[in-house]
Formats: sequence, C-alpha cells, structure tokens
Amino acid sequence: MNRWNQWTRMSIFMVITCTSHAFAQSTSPTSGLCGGKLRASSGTITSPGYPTAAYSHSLTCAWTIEATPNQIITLRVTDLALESTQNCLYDFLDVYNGTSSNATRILHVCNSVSTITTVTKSKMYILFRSDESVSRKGFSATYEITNAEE
Ligand SMILES: [Ca+2]
Repeated sequence: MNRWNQWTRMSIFMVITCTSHAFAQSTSPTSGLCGGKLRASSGTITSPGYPTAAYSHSLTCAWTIEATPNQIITLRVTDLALESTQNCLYDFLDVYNGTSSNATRILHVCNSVSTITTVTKSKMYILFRSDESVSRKGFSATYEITNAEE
C-alpha cells in the first residue's frame, strides 16, 4: 500500500511537471507567426490559418519585399475575404510603395471577387490587420520580382 501511494504521488508529480512545462512553451512569444522579410524572387503570402481556418483577432502582419532598383514587384491578391465594412475600417490588407506604412499607400482592401494586381518599383510593404471581433477566411496573394523593362 505504501509503495503504491508513493508510485501514485510520483506519477502525479510527473504529470504536473510535464503539463507546466508544456504550458510554459505554449505561452512563449509567437513572433514569426505572420509577416516578415521576403527574400525569394517569388512566393505566396496568406493570412494565418488560410484557407482552413479564419484568421485570429487583433493581428498585425507586415511583409516587406525588397528588390534591386531596376526591378519591379508584382503582387496578385487571388483570394480576399475579410470582415466587410465601408472603407475596410476594421480588417484590411494594405500595400505601400516603399518599406513601411510611412510610404504611399497604393491599396486598401477587405473584399474582392476578382484578382487584384498591384505593382511597385523595387520595394513593397504589405500590411494585414484584424480588429478584436469578426473574422473571415482571410486572403492569399502571390508576388513576383521581375526586371523592369527599359
Ligand atoms: Ca475583424
């Protein structure tokens, strides 16, 4: 009986230790969940969870694409279903002609049934934001860096 009690206590202790460890891991910073610097000459970006789950609330995802001065960046938003509001006030996808939101904004959208194509010269900053309520499927976009025609 004593041995059994000891074994049970030990098991419980181990379960608690493992659980608390897992909990500590799951609460570690989640930077890198979305956004980042895109270095490949082409690629795809999506909202977190796309297309199987709706995006989370209160997200800020920023992607930057930097090409050389003689190159252009073409972004094609192939699917876009965000919370729909006038002027896309709450959830939106923004594209800037530069490296930050201080640059000129050339796109501000939250819904589209057709592909949206936008082009910048050498640098592009893409910003996806969601507010604290209502989310939908999200978005998917592809980008491509090509040499500018002389
Ligand atoms: Ca929302």
